Amino acid sequence: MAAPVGDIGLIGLAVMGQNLILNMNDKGFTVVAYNRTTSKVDHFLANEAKGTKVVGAWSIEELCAKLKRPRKIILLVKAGPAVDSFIEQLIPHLEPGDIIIDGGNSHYPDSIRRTKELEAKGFLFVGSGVSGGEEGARHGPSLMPGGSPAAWPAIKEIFQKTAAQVNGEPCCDWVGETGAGHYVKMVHNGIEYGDMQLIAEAYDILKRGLGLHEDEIADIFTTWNKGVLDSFLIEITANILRFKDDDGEPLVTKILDQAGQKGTGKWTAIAALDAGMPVTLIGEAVFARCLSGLKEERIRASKVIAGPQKEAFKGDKKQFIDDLEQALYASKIMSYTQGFMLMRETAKELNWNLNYAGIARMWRGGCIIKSVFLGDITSAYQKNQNLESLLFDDFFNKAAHKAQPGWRRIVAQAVLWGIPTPAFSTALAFFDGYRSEIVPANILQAQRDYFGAHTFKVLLGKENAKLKAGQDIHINWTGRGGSVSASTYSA
Ligand code: 2AM
Repeated sequence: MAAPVGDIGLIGLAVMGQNLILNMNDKGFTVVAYNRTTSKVDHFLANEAKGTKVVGAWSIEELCAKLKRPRKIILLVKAGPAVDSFIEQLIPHLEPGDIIIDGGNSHYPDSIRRTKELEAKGFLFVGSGVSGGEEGARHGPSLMPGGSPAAWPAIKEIFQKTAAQVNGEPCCDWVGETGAGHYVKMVHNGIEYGDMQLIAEAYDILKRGLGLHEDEIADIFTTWNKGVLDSFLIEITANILRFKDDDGEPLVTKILDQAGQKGTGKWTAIAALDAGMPVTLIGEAVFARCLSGLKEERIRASKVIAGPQKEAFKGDKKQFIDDLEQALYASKIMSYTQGFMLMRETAKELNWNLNYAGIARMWRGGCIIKSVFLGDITSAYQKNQNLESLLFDDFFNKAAHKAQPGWRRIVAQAVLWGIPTPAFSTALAFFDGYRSEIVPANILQAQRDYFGAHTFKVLLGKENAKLKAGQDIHINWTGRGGSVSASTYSA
């Protein structure tokens, strides 16, 4: 057989796979293409890949034979059993050190498992988040590879050249060990839910609160897109608001207010609950979609539950719109603060060395949440890799402080109007909780001890003969009962 020619192989010729192949081909790499239904290989070579260097393979064996060593094979197939099935089929044709890359939408526990299983057999595994949809895959996605660190030097050039570039820097870097790539992609999607919800709430406030028309709101978003909120989602929302149906009405006003979801936001919220991290904004964004789903019930409720009397806005509109920009910005800072807190906690639990500056850089281009803002997050983590949270960074600390008055006015006004702002509100509640030395968890602990003898610890500086430092204390609150376990100090 002729010498292997392929720099990398790709299995799965759906649109994402085809586009990624064409992208890698454009960047000068020879890609070997394979698909379970091999007629798609013929079709691809005869059409989209016509005139390129792309090489076809009609069996797994042929695919492996055509690849240079160490082999690098990307799977872009349906997440779940299809990935495991291809890994199994590939193994007999691989040699130690070969690399299997899963670029699909896998859940990170699967990537953790696959890394371990493949490494035990002498192979390397990479689970890579791929973001940016079909367009990103074709012209430059955000790529988030994690897994076996030894694989990175072998795939780095291909990945970084294929990824989107911002200011000459690739939106791709090594994320971390085992399932870190897919984990970070999951958090990316959760953050995307949050960003979208914040924009939807801003629209609602401008529409129902200020009574503005879609065209006016679009202009506001276009202005915002030149400032701190400069991002893909703000930009497309302005375009969406300007888009007219045939009768001249904004099309968006005709769209059923019931949001779908594929589950990655929910995964992030579940991961946050599992990790015990207050990722409240993404949680609210997921729940807001759930509430939107109750359309029929909301219609019935709207007939019998009245809100506050609608009053026309009497204040300074320009000031209000500036406040709203600050509220959106500050809420976004809270959401990313929470997302990075979650990644930090998970990294601690799973022994990952996460590259936080790199993660923000990977998200700066190529993907749905791309924004100028992510450049500031990159800088924050470049200055201090071990940043406890973004709010300890000088830039974000100042930005949140500056935004605070306007942000509070917006949330307060929305509450008075009866316009729901779950994301804005939870962001502010998080901010106020996070900056509180004392939170009312003393009451919770007292209640828990009262009804369940769950014990509490004494506040530093409030110790006395009864309340001893560091001890698990139980108080007989009622003078009745009060038996406690031997391990507990009973005051
Ligand atoms: P197909 O063209 O043979 O259906 C997106 O669906 C990609 O995933 C396609 O390349 C598809 O292959 C592949 N795919 C989906 N389910 C699969 C399975 N169970 N086994 C192998 N490939 C699968």
